[in-house]
Amino acid sequence: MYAQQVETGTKAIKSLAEMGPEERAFQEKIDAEIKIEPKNWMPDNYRKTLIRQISQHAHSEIVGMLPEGNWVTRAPTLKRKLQLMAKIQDEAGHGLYLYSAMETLGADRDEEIEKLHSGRAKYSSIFNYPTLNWADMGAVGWLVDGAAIVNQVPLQRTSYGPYSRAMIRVCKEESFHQRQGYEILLHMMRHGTQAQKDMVQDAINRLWWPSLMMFGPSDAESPNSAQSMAWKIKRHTNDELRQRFIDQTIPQLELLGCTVPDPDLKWNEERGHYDFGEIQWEEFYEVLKGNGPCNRERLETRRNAIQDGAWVREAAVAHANKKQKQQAAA
Ligand code: FAQ
Repeated sequence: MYAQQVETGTKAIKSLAEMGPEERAFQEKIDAEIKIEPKNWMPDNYRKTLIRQISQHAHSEIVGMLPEGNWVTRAPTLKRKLQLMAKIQDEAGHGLYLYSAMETLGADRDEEIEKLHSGRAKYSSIFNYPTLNWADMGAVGWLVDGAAIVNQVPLQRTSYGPYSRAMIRVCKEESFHQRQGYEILLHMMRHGTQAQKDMVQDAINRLWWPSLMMFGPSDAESPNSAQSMAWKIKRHTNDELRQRFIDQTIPQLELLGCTVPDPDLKWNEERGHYDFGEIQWEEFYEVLKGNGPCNRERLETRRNAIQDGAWVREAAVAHANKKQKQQAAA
């Protein structure tokens, strides 16, 4: 029955009748909202899908530190610098938390990170865009963390226990990030010079469409959605979440006194939602192929960071080994 409930995506999924007894029992557990834990039986593809999604999510958090890291040295005040550094550290924490959740599925962290560095793993398209002015720090917090929250709040109810529990903490921190981002923009719009107000509008103009792309391809073009919805890894489709984000963001945009670069955006009374213009999907797929404005720079920065930090990891291992020997001898 669950198969009929999911009409999205480009790949067909199995019906209960087509499943073997183990898989059927697994699906019934999911349908009864019982969480799947690391030691429980799970279909290979459920495990693979989760490793794919959680590793991509972890990589996004880690690469996502770079566009904001770009502004730490140029934050306008000490207070803003401290806030920005705290936010970036939170994102690092989310990445590490998510890699740990991924490891509970038997994946190897070093191997997954190597896939990222060799360009074989994906991470969120949004982090391949540059951050060109201080208002981008507000717009990233407001729009990028805002989109991340809309996507991640339902993931608190995802079917895999460790992922769902990780999301509870991550969402609390992301909500705070979204507010601090919005406050930067509100401050610039209310107290800034005309040049600063123009920066806000410029940041929104550049980041609006890439933020909408964060939710992934449209439902009709999404290969993974049907199965992920049936397994309750995803609780809503890409298009549902994109619409939810737009509906809740436009009133905030109006309060700022700004606009989005979409002449087709308008409230649709009948649907009870905003209508919006066509997303440039060619641009999205080019970014996924590695051809966005900053893809190469981002991966190079991550590769350098791993190389430059090698001595710290080696020293930590040497220290741990020495301590272990001392404890064994005592
Ligand atoms: N960018 O069939 P679907 C953050 C890929 S965290 C790149 O629809 P799915 C915090 C997709 O992986 C942001 N690739 O796939 C922060 C799939 O690839 P594959 C990250 C994308 O998985 C804020 C293919 O396209 N959040 O921002 C994108 O069912 C500020 C087909 O797509 C998460 O990862 C994209 N935008 O749905 C940090 C949340 N969209 O492997 C720092 C968890 C799709 O089949 C600063 N993830 N693709 O070749 C999810 O909810 C899902 O994975 C989706 C994609 C919704 C992203």
